[in-house]
Amino acid sequence: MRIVLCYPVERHHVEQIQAAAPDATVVNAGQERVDEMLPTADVFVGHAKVPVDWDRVLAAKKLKWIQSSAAGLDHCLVPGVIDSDIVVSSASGLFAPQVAEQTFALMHGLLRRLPLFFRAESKREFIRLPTDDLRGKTVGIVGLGGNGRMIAKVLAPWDVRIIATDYYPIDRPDCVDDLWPAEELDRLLSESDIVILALPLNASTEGLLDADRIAKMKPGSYLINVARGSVVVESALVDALASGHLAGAGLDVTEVEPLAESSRLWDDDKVIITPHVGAQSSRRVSDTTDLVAINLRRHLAGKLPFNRVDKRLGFPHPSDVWRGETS
Ligand code: OXD
Repeated sequence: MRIVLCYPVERHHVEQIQAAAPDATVVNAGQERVDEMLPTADVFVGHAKVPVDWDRVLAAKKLKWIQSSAAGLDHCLVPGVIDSDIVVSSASGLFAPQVAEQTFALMHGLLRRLPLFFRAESKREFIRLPTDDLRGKTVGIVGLGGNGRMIAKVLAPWDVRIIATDYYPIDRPDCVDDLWPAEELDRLLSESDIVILALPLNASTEGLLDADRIAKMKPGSYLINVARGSVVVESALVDALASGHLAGAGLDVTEVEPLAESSRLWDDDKVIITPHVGAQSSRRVSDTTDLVAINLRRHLAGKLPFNRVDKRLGFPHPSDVWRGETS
């Protein structure tokens, strides 16, 4: 069995993977060699950030399993992979604590008007302006998977009403006041003071927040996107901010990354942009490798991996989500 890695592993991570599959050949391809090496892989672990010739990979008929090192799977869920027998598993939920921290940074930053204060600070200006509170707000979380649930848990002590929608509206955590099916999105948008996007990008969520949907958001509400930029029609968002319909947007992701230098979002003092760092953490590679090792042992024992995704949806069924099991 040949395992091709493409995430920023160090030697001890490679050794951990080798220990989980002692008879396998482990190749640390990195971004430089991933396209060349993928057709030779039985198992691919990582996140190719460079273009990959998936037709060549599929023609080689070798690849059996992709373990993504990212929560989002848009990097590998190309039509050929979706239609194939290749099993795909994700890092869903693994980075939920840091995504929740990022969500809070963006949300509090907007409510406490940090973009304006930072701009004033850079000019050595001491200007007092009114700020807004989180307490008492209705927060709508779109997508109550691993990230959405962690965001709800962290929000709970703040005296807020938490509502959420999900494709699988089951297992409502106590801290979530209402959990509705994904089709109830418009209701969530119309009731929320802050809308947090924590859902995957797939064929049915691309462009989900278009001009019509944004118009359904409460006037003066905020949008936080820690999911994928293409879930939002960015030109419609720019217009809604310019018209004052939205009070602010906190964006860790944008439609095109890096965000174009010409984007009006850069200049808007109601916007905070971070460069897709929501899932970053000093523990990320180690946490990922722990799951990889557990899933490799399962693979060798003929079991399906934790976090196996429904390839058409791009996320796992709740019953397949990894909840810290070690085998
Ligand atoms: C992601 C990640 O999916 O960084 O955005 O894991």
